Amino acid sequence: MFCYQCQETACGTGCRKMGVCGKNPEVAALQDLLIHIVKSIADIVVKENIKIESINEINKSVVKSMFMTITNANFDPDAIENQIRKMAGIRDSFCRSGDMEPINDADRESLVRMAEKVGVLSTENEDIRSLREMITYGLKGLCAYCEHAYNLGFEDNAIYQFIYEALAKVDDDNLGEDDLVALSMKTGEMGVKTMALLDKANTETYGNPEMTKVKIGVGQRAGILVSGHDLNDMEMLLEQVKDEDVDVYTHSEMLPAHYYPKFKKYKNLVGNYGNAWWKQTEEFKKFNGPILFTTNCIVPPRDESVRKRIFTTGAAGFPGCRHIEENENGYKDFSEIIEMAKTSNPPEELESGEIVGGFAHAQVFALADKIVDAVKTGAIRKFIVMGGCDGRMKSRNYYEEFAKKLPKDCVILTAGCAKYRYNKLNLGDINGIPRVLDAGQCNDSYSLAVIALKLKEIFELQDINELPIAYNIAWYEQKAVIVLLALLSLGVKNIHLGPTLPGFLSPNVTNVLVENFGITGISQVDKDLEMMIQTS
Ligand code: SF4
Ligand code: SF3
Repeated sequence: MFCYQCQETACGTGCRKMGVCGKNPEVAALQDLLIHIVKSIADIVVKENIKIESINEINKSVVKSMFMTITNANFDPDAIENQIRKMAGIRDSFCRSGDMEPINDADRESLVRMAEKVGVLSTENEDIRSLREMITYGLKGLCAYCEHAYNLGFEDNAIYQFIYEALAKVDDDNLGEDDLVALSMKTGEMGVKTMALLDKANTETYGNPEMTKVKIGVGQRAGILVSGHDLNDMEMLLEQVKDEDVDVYTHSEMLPAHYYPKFKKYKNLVGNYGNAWWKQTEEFKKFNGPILFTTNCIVPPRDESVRKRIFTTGAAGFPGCRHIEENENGYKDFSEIIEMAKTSNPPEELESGEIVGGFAHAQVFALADKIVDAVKTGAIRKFIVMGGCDGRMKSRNYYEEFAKKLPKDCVILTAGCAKYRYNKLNLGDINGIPRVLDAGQCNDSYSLAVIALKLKEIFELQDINELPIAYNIAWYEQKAVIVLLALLSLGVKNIHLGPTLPGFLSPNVTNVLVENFGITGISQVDKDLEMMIQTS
């Protein structure tokens, strides 16, 4: 196997024997083959000029296939193999040339062997490989957001069209480095469009997020813990459980569900349990009730008693965990989870108190006068965008220390699970404006961009980089790659990216990013604070 798509890749260069995430060589190979087949479908769709609107179900299957290969989303070889066979069937129904690998007659072992020829290392030139993979990872993130939007009935054929075009082009040997850099920027632009679509889907369905206090302690009743990003799954579960004596808690990236007005009417939704994804091994043992993963990030559950309580749905999967499929109307029956909760013990308390969030664009605009005033009077000196992902590496303590040492006249803008490093620190407020403004999930980084563009307009600036905003972003998986490309496409410069730069960036591609966009890594907290805030 060879995989270097996430921040925790072995030695910062690539997982070769086993994934640090727990992905084994068989699953890695099957995922490579799935991506390869999806790319060949894209090639046919583009070359044969197939009308996107005539293949809606296929568009969705392509998007789901990409999503299934995101870090920590799906570890189930059976699920990936089934998806390979499904996509190969689609490909063969399109393909009239007959020169494609005969997937449907091949057994698992043959599929794994086929993957050896199509994995990451099949591109020899390291710079081309680096750019191809960066685009592919950005597309995976984009597809994840696209899936959440279509689950709520929001689609845009221009996005599907782009996904096909980009997947068809990315392995085209006629494209040189400059072409691939241009395609990366286009991917970023479409990332903005996709996050905007998901924002529309979420806000039109559930209302605009508003400032909300979320309890982090526990109640007396047994509970269901819901993780991942899919709000539609959350709503379906809350509807099914609303008359039961069972509590529902959010976990990790599901925390922002509390911020939406429509979710507030569900009395069973009582709080958030635990922290970012990587702490789940310890925390799930103490939760006692069933856990539903609507997307990544799953940490392979070693403990049999925990595994029995884990359910997956959508693109997520883990061998030995029950997967809940939707029926032909998109309905998911969560009764098995609810029944299990009824016989479970209540969760053990990990902590108590509250956290505050809900500062997506509409809520921040409602506070705009206050915020502009605070900037003009100097009460707020600087905003630091610290969104992104959290992860296991010790070096990520940097972000907690950075938040703690941040001068009191600076405000953190955040989104994604990176916030768990500092959202419980009680950093106070500035004239009633909390010093940690949490917009929501990683896709709500879109809100942070909208806020920046609005401030640029209010302060009548020519360039987004003239704003008193610094970017100190933490990345882990491929959704962070699309967020990064989206920010670059909006012209944001001088982003600090940590805790390490991506292993998939070759030295030359890193130079391109440094020269054109001023991207840098992180160093020591004090040094970075001085550079970003000019504290001295
Ligand atoms: Fe390694 Fe990350 Fe790939 Fe998992 S997703 S195999 S940790 S690079
Ligand atoms: Fe987190 Fe996995 Fe990326 Fe959506 S849940 S931000 S890491």
